[in-house]
Amino acid sequence: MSTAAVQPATQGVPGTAAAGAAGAQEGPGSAPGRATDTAALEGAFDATVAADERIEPRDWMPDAYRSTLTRQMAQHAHSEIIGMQPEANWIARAPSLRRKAILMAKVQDEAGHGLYLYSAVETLGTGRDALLDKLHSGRQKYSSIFNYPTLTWADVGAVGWLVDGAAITNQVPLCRCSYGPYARAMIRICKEESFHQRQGYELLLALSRGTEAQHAMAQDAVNRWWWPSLMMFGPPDGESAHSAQSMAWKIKRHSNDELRQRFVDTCVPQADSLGLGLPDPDLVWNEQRGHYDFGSIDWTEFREVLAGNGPCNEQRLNQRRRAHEEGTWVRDAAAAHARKHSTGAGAARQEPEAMA
Ligand code: FAQ
Repeated sequence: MSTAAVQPATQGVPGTAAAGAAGAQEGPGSAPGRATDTAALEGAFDATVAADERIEPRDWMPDAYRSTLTRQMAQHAHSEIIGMQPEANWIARAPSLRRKAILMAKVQDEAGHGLYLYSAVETLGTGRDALLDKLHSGRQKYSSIFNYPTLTWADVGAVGWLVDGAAITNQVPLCRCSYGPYARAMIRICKEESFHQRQGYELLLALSRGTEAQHAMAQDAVNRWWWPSLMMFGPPDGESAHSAQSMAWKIKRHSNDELRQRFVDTCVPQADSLGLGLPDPDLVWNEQRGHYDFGSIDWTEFREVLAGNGPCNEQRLNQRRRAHEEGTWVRDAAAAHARKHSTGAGAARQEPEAMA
C-alpha cells in the first residue's frame, strides 16, 4: 500500500531538489553556513514544485506551505468523519439487505478516508489529538455540505451522486498535489469515491424508474442537494482567500469556479439519463463557452452554514463530540494493548539472552 497512513514521515526523497538542498547541510564538502541559507532552501523548494516533483515530510518547506496544507488536509479529514453521520442515519432503515450492506461499506470507507488523511496531516507535525480538539472546539472547519439533513431514503442516493460526485471532481486533481503524502492518500480515496458515486447514481435510477411516489422522492432529494453541492467547491474565485497561493504551490491545480463548472457540465447529462431535473431555470448550454451556464448561488446561505448556522451544524458537532467521549475506553484499551504488546515482544527478545 502506498498510502500516507502506512508510510508517514519516514520517506526521504533523494533526488528532489529540496531534499538535495537539505542534504547539503550534512554533506562532507558542504560550504560552511549553507545550512542556514534559507534562500537556497527556498530555491530548492520552488524548483521541486516547478518540476512537478513531490515535497516529502522530511524536506524543507516554507512555514506557510506547511500551515496551508495542515489547514486544508485537516478540514478534509474532518469532513470525511463528520460526513459519516448523514448517511449512517439511514443504515438501520435501508430498504433491503443489499442496500444496507452497500451503505455500511460506504460509511466505513469514509472512516478509512479520515484515517488516511489524519495520518497524512500528522506527517506535517500536528498530532491527531490536537486536530480533533480543533474540530470539537469549532476552531477548524469541515465541509459545509454535511450540515444538511438526510430527510428521506432518496437523500442517500443524492448524497452519493452529487456529494461524492463533487468530491471526486475536487479530489482527482489533488492526486497531483505537490505534497506527497496527500497526493498518495488521494489516489486510493478517489477510487473508493468513484464506487460511492456510482452507488448513489444507481440508487437514484432505481427510484426514478420506480413508482410515482419514488420518482417524486428522488426529485425532491436532488432539488435539496443540488445547490449545497455546488457550494462544496468553495467561494467564487474572486473571494477565495487561499486559491492563488495554493495554486502557485500546486496544492490546488484548478480554481474553485473551474471545478464547479466541470461538475455542472458532468451532472447535466447524467440528470437527463436519470430522468430527473436539476432545480435551476437558468441552466442552459452556452455554445460559445462550451459549458453550461447556471444560476446564482446563494452565498449568504453558504456563509451562514460556515458560521455555524446551517440546519445541522449543532447536531453534527454534538454527535461527533459524544462519539469521541464514548470512544475513550476504546482508545485507552488500544493503547494499553499496544503497550502490553511491545513489552511482551521486548521480553520475548530478551529471553534467549537471559538463558544464555
Ligand atoms: N465548506 O480560499 P478558499 C467529501 C472555507 S470530502 C466549509 O477557497 P481553499 C467526501 C475554507 O476552508 C469534502 N468551508 O479555501 C465525502 C477557507 O476557510 P479558512 C471535503 C469551506 O482551502 C462524501 C475559506 O472558506 N473536501 O465530501 C468550504 O483554498 C460523502 C475560504 O475558501 C475537501 O476538503 C466548504 N465547502 O479551498 C464524505 C477537499 N469551501 O480555512 C462523506 C479538499 C471553502 O480560511 C460522504 N479541500 N471553505 O478559515 C479543498 O479542495 C479546498 O480546501 C476547498 C476550499 C476547495 C474546499
